[in-house]
Amino acid sequence: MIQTKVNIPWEDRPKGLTDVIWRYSNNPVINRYQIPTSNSIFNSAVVPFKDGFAGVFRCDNKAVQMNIFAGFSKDGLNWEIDHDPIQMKAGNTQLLHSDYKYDPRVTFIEDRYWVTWCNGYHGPTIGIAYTFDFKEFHQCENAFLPFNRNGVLFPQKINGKYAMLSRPSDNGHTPFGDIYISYSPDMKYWGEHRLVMKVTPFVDSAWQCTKIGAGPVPILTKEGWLLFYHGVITTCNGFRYSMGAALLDINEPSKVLYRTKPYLLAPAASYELTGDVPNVVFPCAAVHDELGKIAIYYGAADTVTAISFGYIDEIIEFIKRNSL
Ligand code: BMA
Repeated sequence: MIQTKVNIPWEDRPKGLTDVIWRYSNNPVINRYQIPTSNSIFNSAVVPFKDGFAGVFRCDNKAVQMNIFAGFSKDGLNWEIDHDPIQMKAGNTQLLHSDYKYDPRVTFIEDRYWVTWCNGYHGPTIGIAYTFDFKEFHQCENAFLPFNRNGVLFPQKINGKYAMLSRPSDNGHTPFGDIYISYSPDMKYWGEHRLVMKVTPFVDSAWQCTKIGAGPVPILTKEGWLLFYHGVITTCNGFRYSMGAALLDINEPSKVLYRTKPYLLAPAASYELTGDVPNVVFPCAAVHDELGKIAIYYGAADTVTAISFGYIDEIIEFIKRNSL
C-alpha cells in the first residue's frame, strides 16, 4: 500500500456493528444547497492536497446543468466549493467543447493531478484534464469515442503506460455495462482495450447484474489493486446502485483475482433512499492513511455527498472470503 501521511476523516466502527464498511454518523458531509446555484452536489472526488484536501465536485445547478467545480478542505469534511465551475484551458489539444461534465475522479500521477469525468461530446464519453493547483485546469483529448462513462485512471503507470478503466455505454440511462481497461503512452492516444469484468448472473449476485462501473481510483496493496465499484440491479422501481469491491492483478489488472458476491454498501440510510434519484450509492473517491484506514466518498441519491469508513486489511479479507 502506498504510504501517505494524511489525517483522513475518521470515525470508529459503531459498537455492535459487524459490517466491514460503516457510514459517518454526520452524513451527508456536503448538502445539496452548499453553493448558491446548486440543486445537488454528489458523485465527487477528493484527494490529499498540501496540508489538507482538494476536490472536484459534481454540482448540478438549478437549471439542472451538470458541471464540475473545484473545492478545498482542511479536514476532508468541511468544504469550500468554488461558486463557479472549472473553466478549462487547452491541454494536449485545442480546447474541446463540453455539453456537460459530471462524475469526476481525481488522481495524482508523477507531477500533477489528473481529472477524468463523463464529458458531453455528442453524447457521454471520458474527458481528461490535468491541474497542478486546482485553480488552473487543462483539458486534454477525450479518451474514447462516445458512448462511455466511469473513466477511472490508475494512480501510476503500469508496464510503462497510463491505464484507465471505463464502461462503454449508450446515450441514455444504459441498461447494460461491463468494465474495460485501456492503455496510453501519453494520455492522448488510448488502445489495448481489454475486458476486466462483466455483470454477474442474476442468480449469483443480483445487485450487480444490470451494469457495473469503476468507482474511486484503484489503491495499490500487496494483494493487488483494490477497486471499489458500483453495481446496479433493475428493480420494478428502477435502478438500485450499490458498492462492491474487487482485487485486480498488480501487473495485469485485466485479471480479476477476487470480487465481492455480497455488496459492501447498499442504499439503506434515509439520504441514500430519498433524493432526486432514490436508491443510489455511487462511490467516486477514497482517501487512506498509513495505518490502512480508509474513507470512501460517495454520492447519495444523486443529491448529496456522504462518507463511509473501513480498514483496508479487513476489506481485502472480506473480498477474498466472499468472492464470486
Ligand atoms: C448514472 C450517472 C450517475 C448517476 C446514476 C444514478 O447513469 O448519471 O451520475 O448517479 O446514473 O442516477
